[in-house]
Amino acid sequence: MPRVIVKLGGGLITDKSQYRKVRMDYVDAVSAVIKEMKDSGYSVIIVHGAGSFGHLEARKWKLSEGYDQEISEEQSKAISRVRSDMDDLNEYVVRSLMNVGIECEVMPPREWATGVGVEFQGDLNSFVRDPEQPIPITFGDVVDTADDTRFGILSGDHIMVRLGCEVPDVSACIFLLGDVEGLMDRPPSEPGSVLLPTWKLDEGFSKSHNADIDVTGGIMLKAQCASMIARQVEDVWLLNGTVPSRMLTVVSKEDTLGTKVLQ
Ligand code: IP8
Repeated sequence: MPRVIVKLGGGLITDKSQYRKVRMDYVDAVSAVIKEMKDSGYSVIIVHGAGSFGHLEARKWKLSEGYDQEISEEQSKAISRVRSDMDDLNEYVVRSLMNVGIECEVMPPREWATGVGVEFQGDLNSFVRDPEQPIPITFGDVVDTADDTRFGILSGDHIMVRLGCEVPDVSACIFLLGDVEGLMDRPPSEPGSVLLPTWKLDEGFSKSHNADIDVTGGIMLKAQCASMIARQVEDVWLLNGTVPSRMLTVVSKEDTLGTKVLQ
């Protein structure tokens, strides 16, 4: 059966401006659609981002830059805090899925991955499940690294790339965004920005997208990661996660409002 990989963006499931603020109504709406996909026989893998449960604290203590002797004590406390915040956010998502009757198996990257970026090390075999088995769920996390940096931030977007390219039978990879229809030609906050219905890496980005950046890279990272997956997977989409029913249209191979990322 086909497999669908869904990333619940941190900007969808949290309010990025407020520390640890989950947007439960959006999480629940996505859970209901995932249940429909599962009932139609799809195997699903879920990845989620950090939003205000990870990025604020990670930025404050420069966790994505690795070990810094000058602030090592603060960094070590921040690592524990970010990890436990990510566990809390994950619990909200898992509970929401449980409420619609979906069982999950949580796989925190700190337990199975080392290194950051698309080249991280880690065994992806346990993500390969049949539709009737619990859904594997993972997320962006602070992971150990094998060099002098000692630790770093592994983004859920990079996990998406490896899952999308290495797990068998993936028919669609979907990145759910918060409050935006897909990839826009300029940041959505700029008046007159328009949705790009398709996008390829060689079309590049408007420079002003740089402004909307978080510790792992924001929308540009997402689009670049989506483009890597599009080399292997036919349907790779950036969708507005506040209208999750569009996922059903995508998995049934029809066009919808959003950005289809092309090879
Ligand atoms: O939101 C970042 O994951 P992302 C993870 O998927 C942390 O890029 C802990 C900031």
